[in-house]
Amino acid sequence: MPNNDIGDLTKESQDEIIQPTVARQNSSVVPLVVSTAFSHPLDENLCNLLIQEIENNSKEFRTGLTGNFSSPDYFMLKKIRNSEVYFLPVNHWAYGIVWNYVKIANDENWQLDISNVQTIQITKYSEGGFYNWHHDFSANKNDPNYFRKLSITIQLNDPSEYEGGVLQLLDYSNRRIDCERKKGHVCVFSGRAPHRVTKIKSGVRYSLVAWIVGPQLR
Ligand SMILES: O=C(O)CCC(=O)C(=O)O
Ligand SMILES: [Fe+2]
Repeated sequence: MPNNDIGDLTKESQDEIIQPTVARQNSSVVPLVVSTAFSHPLDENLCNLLIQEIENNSKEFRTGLTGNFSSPDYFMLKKIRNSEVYFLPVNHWAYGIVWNYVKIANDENWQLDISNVQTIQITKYSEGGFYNWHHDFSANKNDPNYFRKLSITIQLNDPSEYEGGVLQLLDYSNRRIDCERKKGHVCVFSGRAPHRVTKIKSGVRYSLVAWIVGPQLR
């Protein structure tokens, strides 16, 4: 049996907090990068459009799930996440923007063979909402083109509208990376990196999340 034990998901991570890695200019060394943040946020009008659109479709929101639906510990896994999600239709304009960010980040940092944005999720975390430590990696043995390699998150609303709700990642040395809380902030990261969204103490946090797939690694 494969060992699916991913440890205690509720425990605090290391105290050491670092900033997202910035590639060193003029160096031939390729750094091992877990995540990369863009210095320019997504235009606030576009963020507002997305929020407005999803609020207009609020009846389409579903409880966000996690893990393998057929797994016996699925109900335990539900404790990992408390949020509502809405999936954008495949012809939505946001797919082009998401692909553009991912392409730039991938060319700079990973050069992975990626083929498309799997799906775009809009997430709503109300007071008490969170997403505990998890990874986004998933693959399908029967579909060689379904291999999640990268993830992207865009913070859609202003952090003054909520308390908490920090996106945190762990790097390969188990150091914590805290993403800046900023409207429109874009972070692209390895789908295998553990990450979480800390509890929303008050208010509502909206994010756009997408997963990028490509052929199996060889
Ligand atoms: O809301 C976020 O910023 C990240 C959410 C996340 O990690 C996920 O949905 O897989
Ligand atoms: Fe995630």
